[in-house]
Order: sequence, then C-alpha cells, then structure tokens
Amino acid sequence: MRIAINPLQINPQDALLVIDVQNDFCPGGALAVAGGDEVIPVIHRIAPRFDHILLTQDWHSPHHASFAHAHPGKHPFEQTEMSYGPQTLWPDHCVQGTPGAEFHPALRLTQAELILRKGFRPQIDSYSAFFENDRTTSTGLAGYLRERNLTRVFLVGLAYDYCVGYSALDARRLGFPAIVIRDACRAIDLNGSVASIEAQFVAAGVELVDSVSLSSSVDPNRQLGVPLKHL
Ligand code: VGL
Ligand code: ZN
Repeated sequence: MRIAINPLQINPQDALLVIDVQNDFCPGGALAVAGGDEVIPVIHRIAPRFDHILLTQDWHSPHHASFAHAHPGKHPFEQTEMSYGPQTLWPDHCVQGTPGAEFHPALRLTQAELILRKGFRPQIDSYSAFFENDRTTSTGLAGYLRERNLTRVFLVGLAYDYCVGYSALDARRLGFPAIVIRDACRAIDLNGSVASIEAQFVAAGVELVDSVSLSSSVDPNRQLGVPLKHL
C-alpha cells in the first residue's frame, strides 16, 4: 500500500490516537512486537503538532478469554471460535495492574487528555479503540470524540496489523477520517495479517502517511513531559 509523504496540515480538531505503547508489546514483553519501542521517538517527534492526544491501554483481566491458557489444549497464536466469531489466542499480556500493562517508561506524553482502557471484559477481546471484537460493544470513544468536536484521527503505536489497524477501520466505519502514520507503528505480522489489514485500509479509505508529512512545522517551544509512570 502506498505511503504518502506530501505535507499534511494538522488542525485543532485532530486527535492523535496513541495505541497500546505498553511494556508487553515492546522488546522483552510478553507479546513483544519486533522494534515496538522504536515507535516512541517517532511519536515524540510528531506529538507537539497535535492539540489533542489520546492514549489507549490494553487492559485484560487475569484469565482473559483471549489468552491461550484459558483454552485447554490451545497454544498462543492459534485460532479459536468465540461466541462472536474467530479469535486469535495470545500469550498472557497486559494483565491489569502488572508491569507489562504499564506504558513504556520512555513514553513522555503528559499532555495526553484521555487514557482509554480496553479488553477488560473477561469474555471479549478488544483490538479496536472503538468497538470490542464482537464489533458491537462500544468503548465510548466515538461519543467522546464527538462531544469534544474532535473530527479526524491520526493513529500510531502497536500493533499496526491489530489494534492500530482495527481502530483505524472502525474510525472510518463511524465516519471519522483516519490516517495511520506508518513509521510510528510496528506490526505483529501473523498469517498475512499485514496484507489483510492493508487491503481493508484501501477498501475503507484509511490513509497511510509517513511521519515526514507531519513533522515540518513543529513548534520548538513545546516541551516533552515527564514519564507517564511518574504521574
Ligand atoms: C494487541 C493482540 C492482542 C494490539 C492487543 O495491541 O495490537 N494485539 N492484544
Ligand atoms: Zn490484548
């Protein structure tokens, strides 16, 4: 899929959605995404352009139904059938209150206005920041964006082919323009998941851009915050 590099104007009604930049998705974590921590400097470079930054946090109950161990005989990365359809099974990750569920300590986005937790219902996984994997249970994010008159979303974080991708597709489904900043994401890449999500991006009108499109006119006076874990 083509990644646009032409300059893109950010406006005050845009929101930067930072998806799941948590220890378990970074090297050394329980569901490490290759190069997951490399998204952080890219996010820091573009964050000052945005008036509104929202974070998501994958936040699972201890024996969550998306964990392979909750399905006897099943192994991580295998598929199973849930009441709502096929579901990939994962190693235990981002368990509520554990170090793996914390934001990566290098992530400095104290200006973030919302931390949205998802995946906390024991029986339903939630890749998307908007809907859980049954595609109908809402997280409330669409209402939040609408009430705050945030009309367009830019997406960064982990993982490109799961939580970032599903969030972008749902944003389109709800009528929000959605732009994924490709070099500020890293993918899991399981069984063709990158090709699959990109085919869906094309069909849904999700745009892919490189961060150079956004980084031209950063206000040098905007400072980075302190690590989120010190809040
Ligand atoms: C994610 C798999 C399971 C993600 C979360 O953040 O992309 N992937 N849970
Ligand atoms: Zn998860």
